[in-house]
Amino acid sequence: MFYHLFYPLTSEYSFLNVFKYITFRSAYSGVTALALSLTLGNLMIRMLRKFQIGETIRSDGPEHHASKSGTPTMGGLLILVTFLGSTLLWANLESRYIWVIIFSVIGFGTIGFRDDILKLRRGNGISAKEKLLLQVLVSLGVGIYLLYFDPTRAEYATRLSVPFFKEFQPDLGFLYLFFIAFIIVGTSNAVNLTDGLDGLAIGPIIIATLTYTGIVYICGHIKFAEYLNIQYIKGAGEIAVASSAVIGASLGFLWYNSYPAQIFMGDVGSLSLGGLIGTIAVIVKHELLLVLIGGIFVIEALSVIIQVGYFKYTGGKRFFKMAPLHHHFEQLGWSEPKVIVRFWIVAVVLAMISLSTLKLR
Ligand code: 57M
Repeated sequence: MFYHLFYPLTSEYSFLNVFKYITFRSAYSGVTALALSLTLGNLMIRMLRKFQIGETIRSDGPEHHASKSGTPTMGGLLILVTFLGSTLLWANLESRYIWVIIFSVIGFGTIGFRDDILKLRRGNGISAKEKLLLQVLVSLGVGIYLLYFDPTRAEYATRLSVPFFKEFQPDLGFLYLFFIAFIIVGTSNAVNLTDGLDGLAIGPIIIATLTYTGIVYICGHIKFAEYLNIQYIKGAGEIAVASSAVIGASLGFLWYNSYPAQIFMGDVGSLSLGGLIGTIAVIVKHELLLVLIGGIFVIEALSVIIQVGYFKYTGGKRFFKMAPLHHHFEQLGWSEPKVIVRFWIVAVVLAMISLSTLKLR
């Protein structure tokens, strides 16, 4: 909104020229979202308590989790509202990618919201099948737009960018649509699995979004993209304004979600933020790099796949003491804050390694 209000006045007031710059708007989009989520956080916690929107803790988890019973949940709403507010204020609303991201966040957020509400009302959320179907539908919506309705991508829409290999860009044709759905749905669910300790998911979400903010800026800048030999994506730079809002909103949430948490994000937060990271990765064609940038989510999801597979294969033996992996370390006796901070450290290291691949091609 500010862009549309102030930038046209540049001829009269030259200092308003700053509203043209993505870097300026990104910085203030992050600060605005942070200020909003810090301010509204307490109010939200009080309201969730008042309406008794609190977590029911499973009895088969690590023992100390019992004390978390009743912690207000659905704090993801705080992130979504502040992200949306700040993005609408600072982004260029003519950017199609801003709307693709908003569509994805609202789509996945609605699925998570419904799941959370049903869990509160009747104890169990939407069925795994229904959840998956709805997630696939939203991500196909994103994919169909990017592949068939965005004229600026026609040249490279179905080509897969492979880290380290500048020339090798296989054309996946319509199969790319399913690849997109796999990436977005997979990220959404992997973030959801990770969200099992205070601040455990939101830390790597901030780290991954920060990394992608750098990448979208580079991909959307013709000279930087050319220098690094990566696909130039016209208009992608504007995504930095939205991703900065995610970082600000998430930092504000972390203020309250850090150990010992005063609020959990719920599925409305985990599914939508995971969907958002997957969507950004797809728009800037850096999907394969998600394995590193979102490495913690991948490791957590793999630990569940290994646990379930091994259990079935051996007829009842467990590979980990408990899955997802964070529970395994808790069972080994690590304290909750230790597991959380160590996972964050791994997330930072993986993000740094992922950036090194940009020039190595
Ligand atoms: C959601 N939800 C947390 C909170 C959060 C297939 C199987 C591996 C699925 C998995 C599962 O259900 N995962 C998805 C995980 C829950 O957190 C709520 O859910 C929202 C996210 N969707 O925002 O609202 C609990 O996590 C703790 N928590 C915190 N701090 C936070 O900031 O402490 C969450 C956020 C909260 C709270 O205790 O109640 C969750 O873990 O349930 N299932 C599991 O993760 C279960 N694993 C399991 O069954 N493993 C088996 C097999 C099937 C792989 C095994 O190892 O043999 C574990 N979860 C729990 N107890 N709670 C194990 C037992």
